Amino acid sequence: MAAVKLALVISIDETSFDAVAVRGRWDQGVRMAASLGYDAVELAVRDPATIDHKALHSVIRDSGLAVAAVGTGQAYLKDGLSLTSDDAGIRALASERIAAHTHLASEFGASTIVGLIRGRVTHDRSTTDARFTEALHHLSVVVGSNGGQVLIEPINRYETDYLNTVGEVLEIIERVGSSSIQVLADTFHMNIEERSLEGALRSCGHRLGHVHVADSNRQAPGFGHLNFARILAVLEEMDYQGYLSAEILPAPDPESAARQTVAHLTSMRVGVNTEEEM
Ligand code: LER
Ligand code: MN
Repeated sequence: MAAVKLALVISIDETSFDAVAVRGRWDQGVRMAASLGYDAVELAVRDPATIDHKALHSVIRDSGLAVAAVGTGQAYLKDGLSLTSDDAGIRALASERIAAHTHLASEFGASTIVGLIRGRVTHDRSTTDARFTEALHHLSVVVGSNGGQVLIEPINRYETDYLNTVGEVLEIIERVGSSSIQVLADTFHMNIEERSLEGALRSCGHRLGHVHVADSNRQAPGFGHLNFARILAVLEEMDYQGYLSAEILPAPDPESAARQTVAHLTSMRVGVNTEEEM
């Protein structure tokens, strides 16, 4: 197995979102990720305007880590911003907020994640699609000017009714037609929604921009029943060059979960039978 690039999701603020091993005390989290052998961190940020940019740059620089991506979900969970809200004012605020996330991301050469902030199907699917594609057109122009990427994440049905599968996200990306938009594949969500986890990964092809790793129970890889040897073999076959970013429950505790992820994923070897589908 070629070397995998590992990232750890760290939330700058305390958050109610449970699958972030490290939240608050983000500077300690960044240093812990570096000491455990991670290559990068993924920063979950509610509002870039509230961040001490100088401190962030200094801690990241001292850690020697890259920033893989900037997450935006807390702008939905805490502030109620949605790119597909019925309220045009909220849609505009959501677009403005994500534009700020992309500026923060560009300072680190990172991608920007569109997860829960896509919203839900409030009336009918076609209205939601129209609102979302319009927001993505706008966003692709914003990131196009700074060379960044936008990552759209299929999320399981228990968290949203809009865009649960990789296929649905690929369709939206096709509609927008921008090379700045890619898929974020999350193994936890795919295990719930996809007929074949490996097939869904393969279907992304060059559109696969980022991968969230968590096991079937959203604990660290190896603490559930997903076959990460097969998942990594498929990514290798696809020549995936991006990060595997651990978005995991802090179980049994943040450091053990982060350590387990590195141990499990770096223990994978080539020679796994990738023919067999899950
Ligand atoms: C965010 O990356 C994610 O996976 C969602 O489950 C957020 O709730
Ligand atoms: Mn995720």
